[in-house]
Amino acid sequence: MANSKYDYVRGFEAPHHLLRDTYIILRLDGRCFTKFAASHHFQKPNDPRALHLMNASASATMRFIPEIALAFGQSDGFSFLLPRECALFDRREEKLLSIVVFLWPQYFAGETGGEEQRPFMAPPSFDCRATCYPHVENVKHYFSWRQVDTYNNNLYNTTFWALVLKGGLKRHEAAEELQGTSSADKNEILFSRFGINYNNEPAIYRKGSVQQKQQEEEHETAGIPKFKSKTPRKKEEKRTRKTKIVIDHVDIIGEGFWERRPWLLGSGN
Ligand code: DGT
Ligand code: MG
Ligand code: MG
Ligand code: MG
Ligand code: MG
Repeated sequence: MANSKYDYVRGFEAPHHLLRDTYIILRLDGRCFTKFAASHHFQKPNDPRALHLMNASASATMRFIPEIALAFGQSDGFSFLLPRECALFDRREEKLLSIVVFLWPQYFAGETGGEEQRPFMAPPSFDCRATCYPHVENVKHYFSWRQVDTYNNNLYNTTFWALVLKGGLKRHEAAEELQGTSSADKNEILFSRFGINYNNEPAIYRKGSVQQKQQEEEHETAGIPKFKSKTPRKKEEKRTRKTKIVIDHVDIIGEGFWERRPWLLGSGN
């Protein structure tokens, strides 16, 4: 395209390249999901359709962007880990922040086994931030932080909604009752008043969702490359298409998770 006298305006653009040789974590969070969940009649405190939709969207994102090593999701949030050597979009922050996937109809319209259909009122929107972490420890602690948050929020929400929906308390009464309570107190309220053993609640609610690519695990354990194709590009395409994303609801706090999956943090760790 011919240059024009207007081209100079491009010079005002100031792309931000994220610090090299650092892990990048992208964290998305739904904007105003308190309202969004209410207007779409999400089940309280957890709507499995919403969580499975988030998981499916995150899996699609991982297939679309094979550089993503690991994802962790809970509630309206998802975190994606990119490796230190990631060169995607030349590490330009604004490019990395613009990942969108749209799968709503599969989860909320007509496939809910006779449940009332939930029309789509407005598309959900997410804020996204990118943070660089220099050390392996920072990355491990980041995911621990997210999972501790999942644990605390879900225990609170489960107890709060049991008090309201099963105990007949008003919302402000339930909030007052829970003020200053410990985890043990909440477990006790659930068990003694509602017969709920919190540890038997589904792990997806208690621990969140951890997503990673399956072939890496197989490759690591079997030592056999799974995909054989002619050219590196074809090989990569086939790999991306065939990539199976594994979703687990496991402990990510502590060393065990990382020791069993050393490839997640790359070489030299
Ligand atoms: P924000 O992020 O500052 O724009 O504000 P919110 O309203 O998105 O708040 P946030 O992200 O701290 O908390 C997530 C909200 O979404 C919280 O009010 C609970 C709601 N939410 C998420 N998943 C579910 C669900 O499965 N069922 C129901 N009922 N609510 C949910
Ligand atoms: Mg937020
Ligand atoms: Mg939110
Ligand atoms: Mg949130
Ligand atoms: Mg463009």
